[in-house]
Amino acid sequence: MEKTASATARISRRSFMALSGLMGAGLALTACSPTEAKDSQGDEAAKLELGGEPLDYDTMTWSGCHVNCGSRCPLKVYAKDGTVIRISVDNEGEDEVGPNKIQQLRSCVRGRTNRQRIYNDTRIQTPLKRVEGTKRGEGKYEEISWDEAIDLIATTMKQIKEEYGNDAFYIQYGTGVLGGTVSKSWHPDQTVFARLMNLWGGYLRQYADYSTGQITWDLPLLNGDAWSNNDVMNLVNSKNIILFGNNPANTRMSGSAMQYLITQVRLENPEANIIVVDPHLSDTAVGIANRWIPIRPGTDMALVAGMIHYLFTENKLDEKLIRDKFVGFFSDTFMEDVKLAEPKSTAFMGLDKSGTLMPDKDMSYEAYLKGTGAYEGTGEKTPEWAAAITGIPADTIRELADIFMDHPTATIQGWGPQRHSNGGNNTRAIGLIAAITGNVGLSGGGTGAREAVGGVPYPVPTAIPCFPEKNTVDVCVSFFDWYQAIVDYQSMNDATWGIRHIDENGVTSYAEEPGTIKLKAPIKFIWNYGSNVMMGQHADINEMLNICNLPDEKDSGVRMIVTVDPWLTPTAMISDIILPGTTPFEEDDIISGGTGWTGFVCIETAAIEPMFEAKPIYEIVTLIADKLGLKDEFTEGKTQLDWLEWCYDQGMEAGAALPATFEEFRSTGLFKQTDDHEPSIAPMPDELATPSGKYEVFSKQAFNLSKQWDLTGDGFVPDDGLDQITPLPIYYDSFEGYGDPLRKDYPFQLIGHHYKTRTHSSYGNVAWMSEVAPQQCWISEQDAANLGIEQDDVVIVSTVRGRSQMTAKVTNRMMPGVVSIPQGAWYDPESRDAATLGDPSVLDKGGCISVLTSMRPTPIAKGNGVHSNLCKIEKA
Ligand SMILES: Nc1nc2c(c(=O)[nH]1)N[C@H]1C(S)=C(S)[C@@H](COP(=O)(O)OP(=O)(O)OC[C@H]3O[C@@H](n4cnc5c(=O)[nH]c(N)nc54)[C@H](O)[C@@H]3O)O[C@H]1N2
Ligand SMILES: Nc1nc2c(c(=O)[nH]1)N[C@H]1C(S)=C(S)[C@@H](COP(=O)(O)OP(=O)(O)OC[C@H]3O[C@@H](n4cnc5c(=O)[nH]c(N)nc54)[C@H](O)[C@@H]3O)O[C@H]1N2
Ligand code: SF4
Ligand SMILES: [Mo]
Repeated sequence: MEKTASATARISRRSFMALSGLMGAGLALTACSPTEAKDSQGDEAAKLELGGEPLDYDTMTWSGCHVNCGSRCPLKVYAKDGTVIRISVDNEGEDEVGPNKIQQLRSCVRGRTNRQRIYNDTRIQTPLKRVEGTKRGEGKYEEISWDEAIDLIATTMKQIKEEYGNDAFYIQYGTGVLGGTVSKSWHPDQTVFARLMNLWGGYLRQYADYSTGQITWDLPLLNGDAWSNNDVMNLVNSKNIILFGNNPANTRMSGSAMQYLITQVRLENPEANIIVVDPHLSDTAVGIANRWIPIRPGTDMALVAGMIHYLFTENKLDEKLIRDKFVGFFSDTFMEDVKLAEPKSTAFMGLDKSGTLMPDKDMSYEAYLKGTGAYEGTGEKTPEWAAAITGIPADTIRELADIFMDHPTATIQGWGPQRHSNGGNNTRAIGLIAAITGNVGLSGGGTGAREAVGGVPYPVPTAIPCFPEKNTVDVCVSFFDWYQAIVDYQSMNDATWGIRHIDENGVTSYAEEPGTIKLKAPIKFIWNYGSNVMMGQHADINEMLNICNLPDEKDSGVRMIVTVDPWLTPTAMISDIILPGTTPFEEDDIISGGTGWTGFVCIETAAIEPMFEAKPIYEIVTLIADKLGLKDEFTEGKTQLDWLEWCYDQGMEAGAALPATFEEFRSTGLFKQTDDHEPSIAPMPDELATPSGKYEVFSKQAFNLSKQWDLTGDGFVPDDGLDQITPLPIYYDSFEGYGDPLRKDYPFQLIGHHYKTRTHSSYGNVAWMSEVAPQQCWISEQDAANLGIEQDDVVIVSTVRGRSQMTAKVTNRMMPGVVSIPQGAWYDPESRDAATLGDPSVLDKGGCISVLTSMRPTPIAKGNGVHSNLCKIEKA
């Protein structure tokens, strides 16, 4: 999600980075008014009764919630006799949204349940070692001492380095501690593991992430930019606001995040016509929208084609705009456009040094709409054609098209639409409809990317230095296909699995000649910190169990997985060594963030001692550094608290409006500031960051890749035609999408929306949360009736990859033919028996969608198409 700063959307993290850059360059904030977080209402809150008695506490300290929901909420922690007895929230300031107003940074309900996370029977108490001779996933462990654990890790590291070099080490994607600074778990390259590994020669890096795997690379094929859109608060000027698969009521829940801001927009701009296009009637649609347009998953590009067909044939599009700013739309200029769109360096995908790759037929969007040229025989892409694919009536498609022409119309996509097997085209198509209808650069309009959310950042570092320039490994894998480097690293190059070159600054580039960028070693060692990816958030848990249990041989099989986590998660249970980590309430750190016209920085103070034998990650990695002879370089003589002071000093140097001494900073804890900036409007640039500098409806980059890359060659991905690289952002029958013939046997499209009671799998072990909204499969009344399923019946959902059990939520909020299992529930197999481990027949009783999803990487981005699944449903 967000190669960068805040746990807020990837978007806001990015804009935060950009802003910090500006401030570093000396552009001062105006009307910056720091306020100390006085505990005025805090005292009052503290007087509230607990069990009939006034709350009697020893200390109130600031801490925060570090998980990856898109916010990072400061939390007040009340402790008595070394025990946390209450978690409360920021309730300071005026709490108004607007220039020079400071918002409260109220946490969501999850944040308030942290006592059940700190004192949870899944807490890991001591270092654990997998019992020799057992398989990864059987869950059999013995307690060992810290000394033994650290020794074993360091010894294995040295062996692996000697045999394979640094290329064999991988830091797994993990966002459980994204909000921390010293304790940060994401981005992997900003963690203390990265710092250690770089001092020791480096490790294999990853590009992109589970959040934005496809939008990152596919939307830029159209417009060179996956991230910019108008600030939410600019939508007070919109006539229409169209949300494609964007559900901030679930995904941006804190009291200062997108859902709160768009609710303010609704109040300030009651005339705005807010439309949600989504397979499920989301809480966002219920809360703020005028209208829900249900759409079949993975078909937005057909909706867009139907709309453009209608607007084009009715002469409603601005032809001059298209001729000036777009390439690949019109038939009559197609061949000239193709030349303009030729990628000329390895900064772009699909460099064609031979200069021979040229389309031999008209592949323009006009030809596609008319069913001519290369698209001969495919028919006209009328609204009626689109209706049959999307499930949206043709008249509604025409009506929606007219709404786009009724300026200004804001278009925002969440990241659900791109998490499909054909999600790359989905994301490009949504960008296309925003741009081609002339809404980019307008106040109240927008680009079709995810929203920007503003904020007034403090220029305080959000990570400690990690020395990427010392990393000697110059290739990287996609965040999603790292597992292939355990199975068969030799099959991996740029043209098969999307391997890329990466330089000392972490900048990636593509191959000069297809097939020349290769991995040099298998992954033998995995650092797994703040991550439940491998047995939860990745995909196809059964296959993953098989991969993790491949024998440790010369060219395949992982040798050591080390997990650091406070809780015994499903992923911890495939590790060789499990180390008990601390929660944010047990260590000192810094968090920062903000939205609208508010920014904050909060220095956290441990409220209690580390539980059991838990240690902060900085201490753990220091112990390992010591064994590798790197302690002094690793620590630079600094404790964790010294690093926080370093962050403060850096912030002061960059002009942060903070108190004169670190001690004062620390004793106050939370600082907020505001300014009076205008909410940003993403411009229509003169020159876009595409090869032609224009919107590339036809992407020559994609065309070249379609000739150069081998999507099926090594046999892992079958040659079934369900993966395609298409130069235009068009609909095709993709893997486990609506048009996959497998739908005969697996009749339902299964998606997995992000859920309110968890952040991914985090908070999945909090009983209070699962009581609020239990893990259920959402199914339409019509489909349930056909299957004889009633409300709360236990059902088993299966795909070709596995089976999972949960109760049914029978609702008219789901489009018939589509079901959704909220993602992130903990995998809980009926049996962990070695004999059946990894077999698709093993029933998961946790309602974990990742037993059902596929690892098949998407064609261009090599990302996670995990919202594309075909399933069947039966009563248990
Ligand atoms: N099917 C499906 N899969 C998906 C998605 C989807 O939509 N559908 N979404 C994807 C997305 S967008 C993402 S970002 C990934 C997220 O995947 P992950 O990054 O794995 O996120 P979590 O499941 O929250 O797991 C976080 C881990 O951090 C640990 N943790 C939490 N708090 C702390 C802490 O304070 N200290 C320490 N040491 N550990 C902590 C938790 O116990 C857990 O093990 O999932 C992806 N997976
Ligand atoms: N409470 C909570 N908040 C979170 C998270 C969490 O797990 N829990 N995770 C955080 C993270 S890391 C991320 S990346 C974001 C994720 O944010 P998103 O990726 O935007 O979230 P999703 O729920 O996957 O998808 C959003 C919507 O897209 C819809 N959708 C799915 N497929 C399609 C399609 O093909 N077309 C259209 N039009 N709509 C579609 C879904 O029904 C859903 O309502 O959320 C963040 N916030
Ligand atoms: S999960 Fe809730 S408390 Fe935690 S950062 Fe997100 S919104 Fe804030
Ligand atoms: Mo994410």
